[in-house]
Amino acid sequence: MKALLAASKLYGIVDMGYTREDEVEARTRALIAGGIRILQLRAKGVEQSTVKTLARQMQTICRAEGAIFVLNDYPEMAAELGTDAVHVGQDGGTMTSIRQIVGPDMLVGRSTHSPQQAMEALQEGADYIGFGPLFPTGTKPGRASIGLQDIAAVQAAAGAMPVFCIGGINATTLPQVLAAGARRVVIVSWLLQQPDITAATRRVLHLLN
Ligand code: TZP
Repeated sequence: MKALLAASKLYGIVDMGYTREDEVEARTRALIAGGIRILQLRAKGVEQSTVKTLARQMQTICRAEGAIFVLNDYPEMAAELGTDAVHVGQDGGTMTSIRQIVGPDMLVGRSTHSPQQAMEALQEGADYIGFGPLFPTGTKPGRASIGLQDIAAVQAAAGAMPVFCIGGINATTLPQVLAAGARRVVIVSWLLQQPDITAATRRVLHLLN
């Protein structure tokens, strides 16, 4: 899984703010068909029993297709389901407390919103970080954007820990993000809103490579 993580330049999220429950499987397949090999379920405000059902659906597809499945926010559920990875925010507890729940082998990702938080995640032993939001985004309304100026320094300080830049990235903004030093990105709403998700994913991966 670590090798697959390190090889991944594009991280996809099936976000339930943009996705109906009956679209989860098709979107999971469409993103993977486009070349994504790390995919998260993000289901803010969704009832936990539903989150579990959707997570199982995505996990089954990701497993069959050789993609990393990441559950956002719920370490206990991630441990119960045996997901490949869990992703937590700044308020998601210490790495020690998360490791007690998920064990030593599950990948753990942390959201970071400043160079300081990125360095803390590196020190606590996060397997990867999200770094953003770079631009204002409707996926996190009201959240201040951090701009592009710190990407290169964070990327350099992170060493081998993958840094996924996130927030307002699309095919138009991606070239600026890459020029600022990013090597990996997460794209949520732009990909999910494309008429052909697989083709859009391929296009982004082409730009990233
Ligand atoms: N964390 C920082 S920005 C963000 C998250 C989950 C949302 C990014 O979504 P989008 O739609 O790609 O801007």
